[in-house]
Amino acid sequence: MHTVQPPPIDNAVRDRDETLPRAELEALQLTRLREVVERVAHVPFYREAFALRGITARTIKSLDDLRRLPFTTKDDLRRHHPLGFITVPREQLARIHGSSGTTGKPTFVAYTAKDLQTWSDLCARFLVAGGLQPRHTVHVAFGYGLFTGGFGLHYGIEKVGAAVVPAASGNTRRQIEIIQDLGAEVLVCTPSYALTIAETAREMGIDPRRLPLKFGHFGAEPWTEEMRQQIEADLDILAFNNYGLSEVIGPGVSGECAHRDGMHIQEDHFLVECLDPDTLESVGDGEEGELVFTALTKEAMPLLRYRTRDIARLTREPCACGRTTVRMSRVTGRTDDMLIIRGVNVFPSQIEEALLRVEGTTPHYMIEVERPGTLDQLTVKVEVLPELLSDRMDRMQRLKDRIGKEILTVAGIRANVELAAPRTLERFTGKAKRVVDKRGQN
Ligand code: DLL
Repeated sequence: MHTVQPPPIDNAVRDRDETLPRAELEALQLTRLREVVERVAHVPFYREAFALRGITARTIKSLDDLRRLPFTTKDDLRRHHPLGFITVPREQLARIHGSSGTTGKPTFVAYTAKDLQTWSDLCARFLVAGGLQPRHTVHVAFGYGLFTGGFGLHYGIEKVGAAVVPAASGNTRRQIEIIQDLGAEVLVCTPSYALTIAETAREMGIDPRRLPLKFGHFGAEPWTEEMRQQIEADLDILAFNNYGLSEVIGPGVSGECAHRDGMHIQEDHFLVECLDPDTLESVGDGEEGELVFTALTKEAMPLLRYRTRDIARLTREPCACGRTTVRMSRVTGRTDDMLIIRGVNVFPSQIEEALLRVEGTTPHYMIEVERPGTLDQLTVKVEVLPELLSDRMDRMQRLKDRIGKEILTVAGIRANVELAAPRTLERFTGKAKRVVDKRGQN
């Protein structure tokens, strides 16, 4: 059994604006919404949309007027490639990042020097909310590059005053040695990479639970509660979730506090909506919908009503930490990674949840969808613990049946299950890519 301590409930808050009374927060948001509408009014995309709808900063009377503003999508960014959404002259830019997306060229996002300050503050806030203190050493195993994860977290950690080890991605064995040598108490990476670190440590003959790590801030890809438990058990740490996307700022949009009951959205900087992706009407609190963000304080490239395609729920129930901000659930899927298999909507997170319910499976898996004839066929390959790979066909078959049954219960779909030996499926240093959709290729 693992012995993870209960969360350190110290309710640390970095900034008074995280705990503003609702009315004050909304007044601040309204002022900032007017400012950002003014700021983007000369960006060609918004200029046209504003002209059609009769929008000027002065017509924004209340936060409800947000609904009159146009949406912005990834396709809009692509159409105005590379930097058609910037509001400042090129010479005022201080940094440019990019988001790889699933296809084609990266879409670029730009920052002024002040944006970089704002961004570090936002990352510092969620790190502090989740236990980071100046005395800590933090191992960052995110890629440093166009991806916002490495640099975003890096400057946030520095802002807190902790020591950052910019290990970046790759060479897991070396990373483990560095964690050991420098005694890092905090790990920052994707949740899947946290598991790879644990697994590689075991291969090196090191008990991952004996690494100096005490807690970790993980994000950049979807993960489940079951996966959190696994990471916590494997590394004997507390695992915190944080969320963000390049188009909105990068990491720092939201993160968990010590109570770990949803991620606090940094609402003094971002307006959030949760919408039915088809009707684009608001869904109620507690209901799943697509998250849509408006950046209120960015200078270089603030986007209005950016459609994230991330599905989550919002709650305005008060949190014991004292922050007054709305919280979002885990991202349960994306409107565009949703697989439709024989008419059933399936999110990869459902498959993961099912797999992790079965004793003996590991969170290393691949989902393949094919259409050999006219019917879709789903295959789930999962690595199992070595002791479960046996010569006894009947035992292997029983395990496969159990996994298949769980997938049917959770996702409502029948799958072919293939058991794989440990370390045979691909590992990822950045975001895990677990779905191979081969339909439409023949
Ligand atoms: O992944 C920013 C980030 C870096 C967040 C490091 C957290 C930590 P992008 O590369 O633009 O930016 O990818 C954004 O990743 O729309 C979500 O689908 C997914 N995502 C990010 N964080 C989470 C999370 C960064 N905690 C896309 N849970 C988003 C689930 C996440 N999905």
